[in-house]
Amino acid sequence: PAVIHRADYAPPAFLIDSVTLEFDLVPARTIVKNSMRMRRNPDAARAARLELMGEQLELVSVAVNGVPHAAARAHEHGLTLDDVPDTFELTIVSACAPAENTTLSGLYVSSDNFFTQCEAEGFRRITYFLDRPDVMTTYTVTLRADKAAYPVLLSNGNLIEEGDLADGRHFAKWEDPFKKPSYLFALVAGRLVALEERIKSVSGKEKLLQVWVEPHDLDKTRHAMESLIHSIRWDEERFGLELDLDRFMIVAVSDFNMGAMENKGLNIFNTKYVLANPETATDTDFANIEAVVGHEYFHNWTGNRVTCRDWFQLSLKEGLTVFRDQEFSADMAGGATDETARAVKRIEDVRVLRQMQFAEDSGPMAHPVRPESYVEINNFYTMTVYEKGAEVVRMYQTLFGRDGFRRGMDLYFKRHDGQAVACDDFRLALADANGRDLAQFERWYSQAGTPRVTVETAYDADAQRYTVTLKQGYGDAAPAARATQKGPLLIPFAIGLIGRDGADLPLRLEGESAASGTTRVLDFTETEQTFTFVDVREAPLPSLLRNFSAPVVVEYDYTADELAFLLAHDSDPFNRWEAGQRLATRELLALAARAAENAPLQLDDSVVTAFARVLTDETLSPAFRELALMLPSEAYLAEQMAESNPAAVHRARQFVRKRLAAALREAWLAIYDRHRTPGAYAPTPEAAGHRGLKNLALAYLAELDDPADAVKLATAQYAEANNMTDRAAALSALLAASTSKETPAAESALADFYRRFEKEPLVIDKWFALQATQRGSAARPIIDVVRKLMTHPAFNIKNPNRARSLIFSFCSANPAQFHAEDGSGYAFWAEQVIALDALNPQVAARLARALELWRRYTPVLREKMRAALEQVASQVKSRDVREIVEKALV
Ligand code: HT7
Ligand code: ZN
Repeated sequence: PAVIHRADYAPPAFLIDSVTLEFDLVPARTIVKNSMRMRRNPDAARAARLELMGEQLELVSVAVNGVPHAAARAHEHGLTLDDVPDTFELTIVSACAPAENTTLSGLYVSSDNFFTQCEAEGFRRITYFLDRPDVMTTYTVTLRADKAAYPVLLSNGNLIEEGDLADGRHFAKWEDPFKKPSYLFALVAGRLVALEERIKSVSGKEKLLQVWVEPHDLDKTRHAMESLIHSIRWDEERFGLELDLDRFMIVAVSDFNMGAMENKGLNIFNTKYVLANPETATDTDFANIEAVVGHEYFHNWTGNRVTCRDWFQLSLKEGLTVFRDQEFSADMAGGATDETARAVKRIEDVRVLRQMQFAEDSGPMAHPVRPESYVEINNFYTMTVYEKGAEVVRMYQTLFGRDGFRRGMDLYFKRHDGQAVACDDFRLALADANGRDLAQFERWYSQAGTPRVTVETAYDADAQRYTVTLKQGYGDAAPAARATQKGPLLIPFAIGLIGRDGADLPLRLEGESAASGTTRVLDFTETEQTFTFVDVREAPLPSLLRNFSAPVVVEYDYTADELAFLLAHDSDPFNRWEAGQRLATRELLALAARAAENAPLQLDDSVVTAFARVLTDETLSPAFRELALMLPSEAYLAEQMAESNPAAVHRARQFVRKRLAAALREAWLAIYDRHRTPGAYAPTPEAAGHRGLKNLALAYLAELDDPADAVKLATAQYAEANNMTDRAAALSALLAASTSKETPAAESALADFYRRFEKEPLVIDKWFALQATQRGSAARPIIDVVRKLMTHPAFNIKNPNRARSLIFSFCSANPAQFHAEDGSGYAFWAEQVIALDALNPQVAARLARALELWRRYTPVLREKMRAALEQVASQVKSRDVREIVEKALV
């Protein structure tokens, strides 16, 4: 397949000054009339012909300045027009088939309603166009459809006219005053209802806010609306950015490839990130809705007002907007000052980064935050572009502080509002606003791989000097990453020094006149660099990379006692958590190595003692304790092994969970009791923290060889729950307990859960996911459960949420079962990738990635994975899946 290179970027040969679209919406065959005022781009080389992109379209007619154009050729990738004048009106009529569109890209039908998804290159499936983000224009859109079947007709911007037509049809005309690229176009038509609010923005202008859903879901829209209002207020306050439209709409759709889409003024959301009430949504769902509503709203400035020049610059909008949604969630949870609440959010984000992005960076899909090439852009909506991209943005804030970051943002908008720009433009705005040369920082955008920072320290008691030597490199990077690595990075390395009493020491670097602060951000720019602290009155313990100030791995030889000390005393809450994780990871990896050799397992007491201390430390918030008491995931641990061995990791981790359950049984029971949250449900971070810790206690109790306590508590909790968090946690505990000891309670709760929520697709997704991720045994492999569930009447592979809840959950979130030695998981994976490839290549390609790290596994698994990959490579057709499996097999 053709490879697209960043270096080949050239400006468009033609520009579109305005576009008028008319839709006659019919599921089987929708007619689109597209009239564009076009002219040659004075800043581009003169082109012999006009090339418009188009896919899966039926061309009906083409006219230039109202005259049928003979020199127009439709082909597989678009429409070529020879002999066009310098300025002209181009009118194209074409047809598409929304009801047959299972790709969910372009115009499609879901639950009998029409929706669009145009990012990244879906607009070309609606009409012939210059479907590239640097072609921005204004849109006027008329929708015509049967009034009874599609009473609501929505598009971007403002509704300027509506009315009835002959034959029971009606129309609506929308005008978007802002220029936008085609990927931000949207339309929705169908039987929908809205929750509405009117608010005044900071400058006093009235705004209409709407959350559109199917009628039976109206009672689940309040939280999304509140999240939207909070997002609007937050962007006004933190960044001085105001909503620029009179009307802002969110629409929920149950068939959607991703989380949500920031179309100008008409955001389209996966129902999963809109619908919530206490009975159907968990605390995590409520938090995710707030984050995703925020994310899409924040795109209105970072992405829409200032957009990307080309898709290589995707992180310009995505990294920045993820950073903004992370800060929004942290502010909503803890304001600017509650450090522990902010740290909880930071820890959750870093866990995701380390588990998923670091893994991506170590395999065949490793790419820089700003990729150099791609085959299919949809494969580059990645952890690297999003999450590492957000870390790169965060580093500007770490370097310049909140005020310096804001100055940079202000300058960015002053310079580039209304433009399509590149990551370099953002970096230069930050540099210029803060008077700093950030040339070296560019490497964060162009180098792939996870940097490793090795730390050595020395204390000279006589001179009261403490030296910290930092070395940076990439270790044993994957070939895809190695090719991009050119030199050292500018790493903002936050550090503190802790005294014997557990308090931070004042910090004075050599050459400074006085001590200042207890956390310093070192500008680490060389391959090796030594920093000397003076006036250090005692041998300190270093607290390294506080608040995870850069997306790197830190290597330092802490003793177990030192880690326990940091876990108990570090003033940086992130590093307290980090110390516990290091302690646990080290122990778990040692146990996994023994498990791999079938050697007996024994847990070091230091881990139990450290965990016991956290468990009973009432000065720590419940949410923080929950995170600190969670063991690193099996996927993360397997990643850390020289040869990933999921079975050994599972045995080791289960062994530790059981030991912690048994050794701290009384404490878990006490915690369970103390953190019950009686009364009405509220999804506040505080209440969620109590529920989270209580349910963690229940999960540990379910690990006991005799899980009778857990079964009793979980059965009661399941029956009495007034919210989904508690009900799902109880069901999960019952499933876990039934692995040690067959319990009828698990089966009957599962059946009850299905009956209760049969009409709630998002809850049935949970029902599938809980079963796909449950622990299995030799007598009951989960692949059998999953295969049986594939035949359940509620399963539908065409619905991405359902496919994710069963297939992806098994292949990506149940490593011990998926990586069964007999290869049954891989055979299943291959079947499903092939099946999905024919329906929805974007979703198929996501699933295909479950095997990309195959080379890192033990030889037996490796060979079976290779065979499965080869089978898929020989059968799939889409560019999306081919790119993934071919890169994996190289
Ligand atoms: N910007 C949006 C990306 C997106 C997307 C990309 C490819 C295919 C389907 C998609 N749906 C949404 C979402 C976001 O990052 O905000
Ligand atoms: Zn985004």
